[in-house]
Amino acid sequence: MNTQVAIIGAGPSGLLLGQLLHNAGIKTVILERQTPEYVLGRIRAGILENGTVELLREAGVSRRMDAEGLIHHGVEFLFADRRIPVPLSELTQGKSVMVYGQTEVTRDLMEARESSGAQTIYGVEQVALHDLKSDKPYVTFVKDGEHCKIECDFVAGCDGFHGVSRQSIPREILREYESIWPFGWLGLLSDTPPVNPELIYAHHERGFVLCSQRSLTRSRYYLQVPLSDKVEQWTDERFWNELKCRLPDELSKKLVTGHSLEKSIAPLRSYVVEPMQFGRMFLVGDAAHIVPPTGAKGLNLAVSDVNYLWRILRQYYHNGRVDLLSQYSQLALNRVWKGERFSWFMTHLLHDFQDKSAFDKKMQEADRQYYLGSRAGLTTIAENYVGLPYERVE
Ligand code: RFL
Ligand code: PHB
Repeated sequence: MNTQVAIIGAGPSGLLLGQLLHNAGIKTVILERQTPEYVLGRIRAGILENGTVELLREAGVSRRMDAEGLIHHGVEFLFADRRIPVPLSELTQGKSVMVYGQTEVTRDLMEARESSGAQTIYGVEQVALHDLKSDKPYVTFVKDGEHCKIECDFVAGCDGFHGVSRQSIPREILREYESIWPFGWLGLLSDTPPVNPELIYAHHERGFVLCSQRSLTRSRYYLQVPLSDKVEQWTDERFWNELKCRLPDELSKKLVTGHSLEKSIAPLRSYVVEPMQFGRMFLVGDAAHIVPPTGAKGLNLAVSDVNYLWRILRQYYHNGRVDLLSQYSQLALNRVWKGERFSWFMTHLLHDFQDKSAFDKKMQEADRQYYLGSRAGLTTIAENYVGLPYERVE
């Protein structure tokens, strides 16, 4: 078998990259370890930045998103029982975010790929990358017990944090930057109307709360919990009671509860690997970086990488621009680090840290007072939240 770009992983980054390249007449094969149903069963991100929405439109997969996605012109912060609306559009010259879940984005991309006829092989095992430093890299894998090989020009490592692509870079070349947060997020999805029209990010002395949503009838809530907690300890009833406890009366009275469609605990991690390329292999999305979800940046940074990589590959195939290939890592990382910074800042601002000194807690409180109390502070939050601009590839 041979192709131009072998893509490892059929998460949102692999599928979007595949779609954009396919539309540009560039051949791809996607290899995915799981089944499509498993990939769609993962409940993850919910907020799309402006740039993400535009790239999905450019890829021609936006029909359902444009019909069903909810544009949000604002978001709300809450601390010390004060509600602080952040008018995102007013503070960012008209920009906004869209509520449209990662599951839906992935479903749209899977359908588009299927109707394009481009090949995706699900249920592959033992994927291994070879000769990445040569002009003729290749990928081997096992499908239904049979050993297979794909020869290609490039490999895109879109296989998430636990994938093989990053591990194919020699240890002496990789630089890893990591910070583990001392708490997790317990998430609950339910078919109940959201408690508030806008998302609410709340600091509370019992821990952080996020009131998010997937649609006008489906809510997603998160509670900060100790890392030692197990999801079995959290009945739906306990979850709703704790949520009410962390919200002011006027909101907890309005909260509609219901049985959970999904409930899980996710640990929080900040992680970046440099460089994001090795020879003819490029790392994309969670394969190269992880953010805590507080800034809603994980999926958006994956899309940002795709934005750079597909433009570089298009320039290579259509205009012979070999020179751009070596620029991918730096272009992607410039934006990744800003997303890491914002996610770190939001996580730090809004969570409860048991082990902090009294002085550090006062600093955290002063940060909240300043950033959420001044127009300049809110503007810096708003411009990061809607998404910083992409650099041009030229
Ligand atoms: P994904 O989505 O992890 O997809 C990678 C795909 O690669 C496959 N794979 C392999 N395939 C073949 N061979 C191998 N050896 C392979 N190893 C792995 C996997 O099966 C998978 O299908 O990475 P991608 O495409 O880069 O997309 C990134 C986003 O999924 C991620 O950034 C966000 O979902 C992060 N994230 C969140 N981001 C937000 O913006 N807001 C959120 O609320 C939010 N919640 C979350 C999250 C991530 C979570 N994880 C990773 C556990 C909640 C959770 C629980
Ligand atoms: C979500 O809806 O899952 C969500 C929204 C915003 C975040 C994190 C998660 O910051």
